[in-house]
Amino acid sequence: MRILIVDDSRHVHRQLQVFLAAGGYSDLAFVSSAADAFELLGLSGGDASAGSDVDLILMDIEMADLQGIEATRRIKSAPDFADVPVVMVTADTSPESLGAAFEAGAVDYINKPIHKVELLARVRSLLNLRREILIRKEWERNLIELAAKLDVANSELKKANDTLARMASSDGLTGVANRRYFDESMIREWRRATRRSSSIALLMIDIDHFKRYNDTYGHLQGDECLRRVAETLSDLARRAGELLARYGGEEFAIMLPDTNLSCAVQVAEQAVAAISALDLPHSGAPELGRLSISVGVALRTASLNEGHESLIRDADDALYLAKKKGRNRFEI
Ligand code: GH3
Ligand code: MG
Ligand code: MG
Ligand code: MG
Ligand code: MG
Repeated sequence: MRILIVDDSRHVHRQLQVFLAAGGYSDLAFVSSAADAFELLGLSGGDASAGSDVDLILMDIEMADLQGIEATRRIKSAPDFADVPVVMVTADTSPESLGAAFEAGAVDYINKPIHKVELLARVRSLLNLRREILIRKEWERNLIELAAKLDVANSELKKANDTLARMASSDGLTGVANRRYFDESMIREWRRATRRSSSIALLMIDIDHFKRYNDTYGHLQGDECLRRVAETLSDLARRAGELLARYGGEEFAIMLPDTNLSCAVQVAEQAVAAISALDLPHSGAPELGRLSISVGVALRTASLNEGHESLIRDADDALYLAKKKGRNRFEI
């Protein structure tokens, strides 16, 4: 803890040094004028960071260059020293003088001639207070830092959670919903449709002769083909509640809640046409000319008597029929 003594009397400097040393205070700085005090504190213009830290200021009121009260006002108005206690050391204890000193920001005063006991008692209690303030400020700084770190950690955690949720529900190869998400959605939608006695349509979509595609072009090209098909089909299930999922290896499913058969058929028609329009070569299936899909369409009004499995079975049967009839088509 550092004490600054501002007094234009050498005698007072010596006396304070002896008294304060007796109280165990050795980190003392002595200046003889307000100007020197400003210089030491870094308040005389120029580089403010050059100023030194002090924890307590003992200030003479009567000085040659600038009165201690005015000096106190200037020091206390500097943000760095706003909470450094200033004690006036004065022979002038008139109400006017003390009133002006307190108004300028002094916290206390000591009578001249100085009594050692009084001096040490005041210094001790003010430095204790100062120490507590410094500790509290350090705590505040740490808390603010901690809160900022927590903020960062929280948003990182949220991002990670979002990523995990997305990963858990989407297919790694194509980016569309995965089978797990499809199954959960189907159960949820079926339950909802049961309550409302509404219908759900399902399109089971299977790439034609995809084994031959892999055999002809290799698995990597096959993967790329799956991505193109998924991307193309995703345009057909854009309305709220509609869902495209990768159902299995080269099979996709489109779920259309709250719809009728003619709408579902229209989507199936568009799906077959859109894949055909990609015009992806498929020399392993010359009879088809290019890459194509077969689609099975089914629609059921949800009821408690039957589960959603009946809808999937119907769509599977329709898909089987489309395959049997020559592929590159949909069946109901
Ligand atoms: P069909 O017209 O009757 O559907 O004939 P298909 O050859 O498409 O049917 P099949 O079930 O015999 O073969 C499906 C093929 O899909 C076999 C498998 O290697 C391939 N496949 C499944 N998943 C993937 C994948 O993730 N990547 C690649 N490249 N191929 C896959
Ligand atoms: Mg003086
Ligand atoms: Mg298949
Ligand atoms: Mg198959
Ligand atoms: Mg197939």
